[in-house]
Amino acid sequence: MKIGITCYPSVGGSGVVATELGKLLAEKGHIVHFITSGMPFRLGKYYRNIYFHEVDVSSYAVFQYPPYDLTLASRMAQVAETEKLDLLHVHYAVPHAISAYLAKQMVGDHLKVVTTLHGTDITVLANDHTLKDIIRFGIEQSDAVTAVSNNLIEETRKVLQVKRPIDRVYNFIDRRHYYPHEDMCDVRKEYAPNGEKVFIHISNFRQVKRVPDVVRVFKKVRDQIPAKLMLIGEGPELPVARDMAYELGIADDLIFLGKQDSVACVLSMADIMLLPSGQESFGLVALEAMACGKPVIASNAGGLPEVIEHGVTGFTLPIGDIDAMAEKALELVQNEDTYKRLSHASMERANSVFSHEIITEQYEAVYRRVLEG
Ligand code: GMT
Repeated sequence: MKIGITCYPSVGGSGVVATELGKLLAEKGHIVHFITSGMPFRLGKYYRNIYFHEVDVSSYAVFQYPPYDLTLASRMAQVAETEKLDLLHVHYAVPHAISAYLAKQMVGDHLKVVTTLHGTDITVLANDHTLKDIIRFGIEQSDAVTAVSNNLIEETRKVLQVKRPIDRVYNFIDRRHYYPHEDMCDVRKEYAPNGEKVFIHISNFRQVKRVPDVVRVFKKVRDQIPAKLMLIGEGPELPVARDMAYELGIADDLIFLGKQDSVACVLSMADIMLLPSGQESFGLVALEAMACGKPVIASNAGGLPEVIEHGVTGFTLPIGDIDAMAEKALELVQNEDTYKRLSHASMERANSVFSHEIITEQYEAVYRRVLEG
């Protein structure tokens, strides 16, 4: 198949999923054309069967708002025609599903559109009355719509009252990259020289991630046992975490590593992931942690309970229940047998339910269905 993929190219779960999927499809012999505003951050080098088309927006002086959505539609149509694309697979509804709809109108009905909903395109933007109707339109006009969890399908139905079928296709990890990297044990000693337990949080540090809860849970644990907290990523709540750490007297135990490309290596240095988000349609970082054998202590928001099996691969607890999260974290690090059981079960689950082979096939099945009409 000849597939056009559009996503946000910057750091973020939806871009990661789109890029990794594109690479896997290319490996299987499909021809993949990325049509994006910049090079997706996980692409960057040569891959066979992958092409990149940059969307370059005109900055004509008359435009108060440069027309990215229209330029994208135009580029999609152009690439679809010159490269004879079978379909456009767009990740994140706004504006991608609408731009793809326009491209299809320009090119003809033979060009199919598959839209994947990732989370905030529904849980935040579809609740915004200035965008709600156009998001519903984009979803209804797509030839197929997928969502990354059952919870996101329910949310989409609730917020937009759409009745059309939506396929659930979970996010995935590529186990060739996500596994415990044993060679990181020595590096870990640089951060935790006295055998401290290492907690990790990875996010874009937006409010929805409830970063203050991460610090509070860690403080409760740190009061009981020697421990370190690694914080990976950047965003508006990062300074909040820093300030809190000083106020709580634990600043020396926080390690700020910023944005990291080799997530599996960083995860391999930790014991437990903390992800107490207020909303999370899937929680890709939780899955990445599980694949590296790290149990996750998370909130029970959105799709997280579909990823983390409570009591089996980690714990999903009520949003904001810091005491319960700290209690489970302590229980885990203080009981080696329980920790090993959960660590093993995490890897098993990540590599079965969420394996890249299974999920790639599910997307291919969606593509075949729309192309066969
Ligand atoms: O986590 C974010 O805020 C980024 C956002 C994105 O668009 O990349 O993540 C969403 O999509 C990810 C990939 O499907 C999911 O794993 C995240 O749970 C989802 N974020 C939210 O629902 C808040």
